[in-house]
Amino acid sequence: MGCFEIGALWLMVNIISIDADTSAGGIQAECLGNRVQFTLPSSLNEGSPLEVYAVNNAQTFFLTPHLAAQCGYTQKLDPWGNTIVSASLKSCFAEKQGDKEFKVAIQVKLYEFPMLSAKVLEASKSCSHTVVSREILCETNSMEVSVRIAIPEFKEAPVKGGPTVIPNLQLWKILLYTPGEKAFDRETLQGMGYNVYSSPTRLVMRSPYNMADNFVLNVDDVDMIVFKSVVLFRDRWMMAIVESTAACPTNGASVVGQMISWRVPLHLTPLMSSEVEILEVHMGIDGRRLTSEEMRSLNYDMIFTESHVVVVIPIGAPGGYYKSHAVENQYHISYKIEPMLELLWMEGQDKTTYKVLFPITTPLTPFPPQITDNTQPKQKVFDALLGYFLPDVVLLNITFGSELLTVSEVIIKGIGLQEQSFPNGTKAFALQIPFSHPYVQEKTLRPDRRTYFLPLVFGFVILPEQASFSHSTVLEASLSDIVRPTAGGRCNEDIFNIHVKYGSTPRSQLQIKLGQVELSDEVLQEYEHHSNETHFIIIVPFLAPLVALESVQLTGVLGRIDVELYDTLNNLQVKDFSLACPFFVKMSECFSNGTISVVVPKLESVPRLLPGELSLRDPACKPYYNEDHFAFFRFDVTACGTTRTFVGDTMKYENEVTWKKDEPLPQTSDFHPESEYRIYVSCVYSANSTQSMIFHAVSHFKEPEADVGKGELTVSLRLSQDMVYRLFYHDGDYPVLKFLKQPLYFEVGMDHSRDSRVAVGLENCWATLTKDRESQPKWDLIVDGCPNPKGPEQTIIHPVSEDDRVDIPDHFKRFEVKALTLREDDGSSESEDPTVARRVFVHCDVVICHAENTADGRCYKPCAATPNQIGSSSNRVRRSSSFSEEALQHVSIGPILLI
Ligand SMILES: *C1O[C@H](CO)[C@@H](O)[C@H](O)[C@H]1NC(C)=O
Ligand SMILES: *[C@@H]1O[C@H](CO)[C@@H](O)[C@H](O)[C@H]1NC(C)=O
Ligand SMILES: *[C@@H]1O[C@H](CO)[C@@H](O)[C@H](O)[C@H]1NC(C)=O
Ligand SMILES: *[C@@H]1O[C@H](CO)[C@@H](O)[C@H](O)[C@H]1NC(C)=O
Ligand SMILES: *[C@@H]1O[C@H](CO)[C@@H](O)[C@H](O)[C@H]1NC(C)=O
Repeated sequence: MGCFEIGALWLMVNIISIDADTSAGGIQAECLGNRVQFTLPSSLNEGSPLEVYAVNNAQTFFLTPHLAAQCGYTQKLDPWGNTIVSASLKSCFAEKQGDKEFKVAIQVKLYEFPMLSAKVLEASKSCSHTVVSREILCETNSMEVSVRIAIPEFKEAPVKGGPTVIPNLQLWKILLYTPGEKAFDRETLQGMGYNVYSSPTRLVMRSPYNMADNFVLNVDDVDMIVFKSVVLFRDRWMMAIVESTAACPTNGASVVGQMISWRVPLHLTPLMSSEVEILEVHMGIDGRRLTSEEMRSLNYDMIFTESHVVVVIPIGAPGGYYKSHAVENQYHISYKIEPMLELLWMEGQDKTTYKVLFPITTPLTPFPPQITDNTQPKQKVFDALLGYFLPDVVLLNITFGSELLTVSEVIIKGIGLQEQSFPNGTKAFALQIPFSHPYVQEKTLRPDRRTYFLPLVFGFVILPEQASFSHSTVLEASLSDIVRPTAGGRCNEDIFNIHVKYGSTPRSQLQIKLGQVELSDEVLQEYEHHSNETHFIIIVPFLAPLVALESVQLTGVLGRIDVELYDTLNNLQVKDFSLACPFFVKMSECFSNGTISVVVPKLESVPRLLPGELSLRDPACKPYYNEDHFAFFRFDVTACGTTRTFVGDTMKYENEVTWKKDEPLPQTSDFHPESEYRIYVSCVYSANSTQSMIFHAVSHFKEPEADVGKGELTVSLRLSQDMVYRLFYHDGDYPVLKFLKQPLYFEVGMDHSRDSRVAVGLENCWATLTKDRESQPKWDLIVDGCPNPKGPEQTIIHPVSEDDRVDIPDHFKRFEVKALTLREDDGSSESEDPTVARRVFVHCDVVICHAENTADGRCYKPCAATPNQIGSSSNRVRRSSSFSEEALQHVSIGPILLI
């Protein structure tokens, strides 16, 4: 044994010597047949390095893997980090007393950071073991055979009467079969890595598995490594020959479905002759023999065939354990178990025990982690569980989007992260992160749903080998938590008041457009506006460039503002509406000193108009002042081509604003600026009052028509709720629901005038299906101030008399429509479903005339009793020619739903 060197120098701090049989100090020892096993609980070293030494006679020998395999020791870590050291009872440094008592001692040095000091533990174990003729042990790193040297005792002395002679046999030569025969002496063989030990009664031969001089033999489809030798002992003229062979399987395990089966040949030909009687077969785990009850309870099985004993173990059974692996960044697992098979057979008078310890690892199988998403979107927190992992997996870091955080940083940042363990030994990682966290991204795929998502990469490491792998996933949740922006507006005197409520769309993400103009900071400087976290309000004067003016009337203008809200992040129009309001502001003024001023705005219908190019009748009279969207004229009644007419006891001054292009346009152009824009301005002066009038025409006719208003005398059309004209429907009541057969009572009246000299006259009234008074089809109700001659029974004109509401009966006209039968006049149009409610609008042309001036019959026109008597067409021509400068007021009402 002198060939073993003593371990290198080391620092010894203290030695805790353990009498192993009392198992003190934490190292446990156990006799397992012909082996002894020491267990160092992981709590002893907590993962820091340790060194294991064999002890013999106060000498210690550092067990390198090489020395361990040569001398019959093994060392391994179990999945819980415990260090397991086992030794054959015939290991090099065991103390043997006879062939019955064996004592194995080890010493363990536990290094502590910073490796300068070591704690030393010692343990020893004595085991009794009754050896049989031959014992073969297939360890995980070596194969060992121990045979009895059966040298017959000399019962008789060679010389009669002399003492009994026991020959002093010395090991002389070893023949190794590789399989060819080679002769070695013991020292050479030990130098090669084998171990040869002999006592007067036993020979122990040991070979690590990877020795070149062993050979492989296939026995019933199982490869066996064979270590075969013949050892020659000699004492002068005497020689004893001992044959020793060990044969250990190197394969035979396979996985079928969820079962591991491990086949061991029963006819171990290198070790057995044909007349063998197998006495016992046992199986065990981790070197520990199991009873048949234990086997049953663990679902292990042993099956005997003609040629083999087959050990069957379900994958995942207790006794083995799973191990993690990283293969190309993917998580894999395998199952490891170390079964043991023991055979005892009889050959003649000799018994052989055969013990195989056979670690099996199943092929690596992918075990992809799964995300269990427990997120309840309403809670606005991602709650996910990533599992399942074996205990040897450690989460190192998580990458949120593009930011990598170590686990401790994750926890410092307040993100919920817990490791959860399950009874089956797996674990999982639970992560909670609120939607509001900056790492969580969001998008709106549907206008009413918001989707939150969080790309994650989990970085793992497998212990103890430090193999790393990662798992990527994206958490996603959708929530209908969108409150869409809303907007509205109203008009006050001369402003639009537009308000926007952001809802859940941040202001920065909301683009507000007024009349095609985006409200940039620059634009906002021009307007009064207010905002807080939730609301935005802007005040736009009616004559601002953002406002589209639809028409100009004497009483004011009809302005419209188009409002559009746009979600820039999601490229989504969220709101689009137009607010149109009449603004009752004086556009012109007639001063008593003879000055007339007028503001003429650019109209939406004449987008090309350049207000600076407008002029009065005298083209030299250009605007006094102008901007891009309006012009302001100030002129004297005696200048700029103003004409004067006498009407009764009043004087009426008139002029008009037109657009005469300075440069004539090409002949081919059909663009006639003059006919596109024409605004009549007039002032009526009486003895003690003035009244201004403004007429506007947007038409291609020279004659002014359409959208003409008159004076401050506003007229409205109303629908009465009753037949006595007491209660009326108001603007907010529309659409009004009426039965088809129900009579409708209409009234046209001047609203604010107290001037008894004026009267209201009805010219034409008709019904249409749309708001557009010009639309077709139309049904005439009153034509030229009289019931429609084509259906005179349908409309009745009622006289108006004074009551508490009506001061001046001339200011009102009333008519009843008995039943609005909406038959198509030509009868050819689509036949309407009579059950469908129809929306109708009623329109009237109203004339305001002087009450005294009855000569031409404008205010008080007699109506024919029968339709055929009136030449209505001639009437109409006359009226329009003689009152061409008079204005018709247009009034409309609706919708009225007829069912
Ligand atoms: C002047 O106006 C007042 C009230 O508007 C009216 O009573 C009076 O008759 C008017 N005078 C003349 C001469 O028209
Ligand atoms: C372990 O237990 C968890 C929780 O009961 C279960 O979801 C998981 O599938 C189990 N894993 C294995 C490998 O059995
Ligand atoms: C994050 O984890 C991965 C996977 O284990 C590892 O490769 C990487 O080095 C880790 N990064 C940092 C900065 O810790
Ligand atoms: C924001 O302004 C709106 C409209 O002026 C108002 O109703 C609301 O209460 C204001 N909100 C806050 C938080 O001040
Ligand atoms: C007429 O009166 C108005 C208002 O007082 C004034 O602005 C204007 O300059 C006057 N015109 C003349 C010619 O005096």
